[in-house]
Amino acid sequence: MASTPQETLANLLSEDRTFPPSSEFAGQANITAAAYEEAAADRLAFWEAQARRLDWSKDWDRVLDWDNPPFAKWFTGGELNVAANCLDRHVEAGLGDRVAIHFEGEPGDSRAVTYAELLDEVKRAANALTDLGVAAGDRVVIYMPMIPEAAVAMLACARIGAPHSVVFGGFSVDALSSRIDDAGAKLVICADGGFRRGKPLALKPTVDASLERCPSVEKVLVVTRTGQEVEWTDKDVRWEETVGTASNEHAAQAFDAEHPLFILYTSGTTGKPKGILHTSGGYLTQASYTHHAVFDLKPESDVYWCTADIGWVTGHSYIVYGPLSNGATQVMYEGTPDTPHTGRLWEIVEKYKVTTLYTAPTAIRTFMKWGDDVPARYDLSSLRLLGSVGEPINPEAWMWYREHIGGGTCPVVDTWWQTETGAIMVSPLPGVTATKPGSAQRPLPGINVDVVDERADSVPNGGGGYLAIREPWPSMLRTIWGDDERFIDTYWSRFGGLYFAGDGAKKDDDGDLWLLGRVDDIMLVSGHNISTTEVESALVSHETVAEAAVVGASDPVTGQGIVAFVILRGGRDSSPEHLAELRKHVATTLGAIAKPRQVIVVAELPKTRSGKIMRRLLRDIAEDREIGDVTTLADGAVMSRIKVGLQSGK
Ligand code: 6R9
Repeated sequence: MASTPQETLANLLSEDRTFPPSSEFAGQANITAAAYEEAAADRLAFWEAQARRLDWSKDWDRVLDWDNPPFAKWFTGGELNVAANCLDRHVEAGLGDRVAIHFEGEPGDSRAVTYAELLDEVKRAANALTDLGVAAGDRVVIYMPMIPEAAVAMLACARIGAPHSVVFGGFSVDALSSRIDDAGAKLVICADGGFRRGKPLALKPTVDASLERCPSVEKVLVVTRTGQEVEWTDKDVRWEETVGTASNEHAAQAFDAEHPLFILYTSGTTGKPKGILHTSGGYLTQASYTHHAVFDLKPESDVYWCTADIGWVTGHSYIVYGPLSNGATQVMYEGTPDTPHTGRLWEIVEKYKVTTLYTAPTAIRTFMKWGDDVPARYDLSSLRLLGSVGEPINPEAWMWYREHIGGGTCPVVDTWWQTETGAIMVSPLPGVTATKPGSAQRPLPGINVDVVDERADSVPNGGGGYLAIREPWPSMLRTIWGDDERFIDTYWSRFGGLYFAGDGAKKDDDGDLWLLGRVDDIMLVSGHNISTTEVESALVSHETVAEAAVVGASDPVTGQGIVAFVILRGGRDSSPEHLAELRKHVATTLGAIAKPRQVIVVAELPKTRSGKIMRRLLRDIAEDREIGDVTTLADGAVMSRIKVGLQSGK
């Protein structure tokens, strides 16, 4: 984006529905409004109190060392073992028989893993990794389907202090090998394959092909999941033969609070992927506290379910480290939501009496498209809290989620955060906040998030600009693996000492935050910055539109013109008259400045594995360019299908 001063984001969408928590919910909630006051009175004392929710082998000397910004150290001098905090301490407290994971495989196999069993398996895996030559500080890449062994592998690495780097199962040879290579991994843990869309999807061949480019890898540890035929090399060892036969005695050693816990690669729109580095004490403190606070977790009675993949940061913080550190019982599901039928998720909610569901707007919009009658066939009355993450949630999708999944009573928490922030930063608190459909609302207690203009000045209520973080937080990234300069340039140079998140945002008249999409996607139309999110939400509020993605395409008159790609609900007509009506609908909802120049009907949209729309690829279509890098798409062929669809429609 140009560095010349531009108009800040036009404030287009207005929303006046609010939903205060019921007195029943508020009365039993883990967190009350007092948390905001406590944190405001003494931020570091507040985080220190949250760190005390964990077991430490050695106390810290300092809560925060910010002597050399932007390189933060939290709880310096403190020592803990992250895996022992997730497992041993619960078993020692007599909770070994509690189910940690209700696993549901895509083909319908299921198993319950208790805390005692999970600990046993993690100890065996820790011994096996040590026998394979992995020591504290060595990097391990994990490339697995959504099975309990993925969590075991992560926790075993944490237990021996070997930072893991999880790569989405199914990523290509290019994506996997560049991540293995950048991390300099010594070991890869994978499975033969996983079940996806009713079929076994092989993973091992991708690892084999990647290793030709990755000399650092000494061994590959292979879990049997599908039992399909796979090639075997002299680097390969079977999980069942090594972990399965290893001793289940293993004393967890404590590591420094700043010991690296994991590296997770973010796609980045250009250039090589960024290895986001997280460390131990601060990360676990915030992952654990936010899971307790935002999801109001009652470990003895809740059944929590986060539908994320373990390869996404959401799987790290809200399947593995947050929930397990809190002793939660959770559901883990291997497959896709429409296998074997579109009611699969609701069937699972009914089966396990899930109380807390955490999913993404992309999934919610898909459920809307499949129809209200699908969830209506299941008993969803166990649900008491719903969460959303990954993208701005369109107000209409939020309302649908609350009504059709949450029975009109569950609080909905829209949680804003990033791989880089490690844990939730902005979200309503379910027993405190009167929620607003589409708004992530308030920074959590102890978190200082702001919206600033080009000069890094805070914008007043009613204004729009860039989301920035004013003070270091415990689970912040520590650097980009091997590239401190890039860390400084990417996040800390644009607004002086503030952290630049890369998202556009506005404050409403109450000071609540509304996320408006990545700033790289924001459109500049006749001198006005217009958010992709607001135009998309306006389109989705039309009864015929299931999903929308808008991009700014260069325009000789207005600088950029808005081009909208829409998926219509089943069987709706795509006549020029109807598309004209959609353009008009946006103009009436948001104002003439936001009226799309063109509306294009498509059958699907390009998305990442975490469900984010990849607008830059649509911009390539809108500007009639060759399509750019598609390696992080969930489905690599989607762009050619979209192109073919457009050509045949002409
Ligand atoms: C957790 C995660 C981070 C980017 C972030 C923003 C978008 C995530 C959001 C949201 C609006 C929310 N994002 N949650 N935007 N409202 N509740 O998604 O991490 O994959 O690193 O993506 O996702 O654009 O900057 P990550």
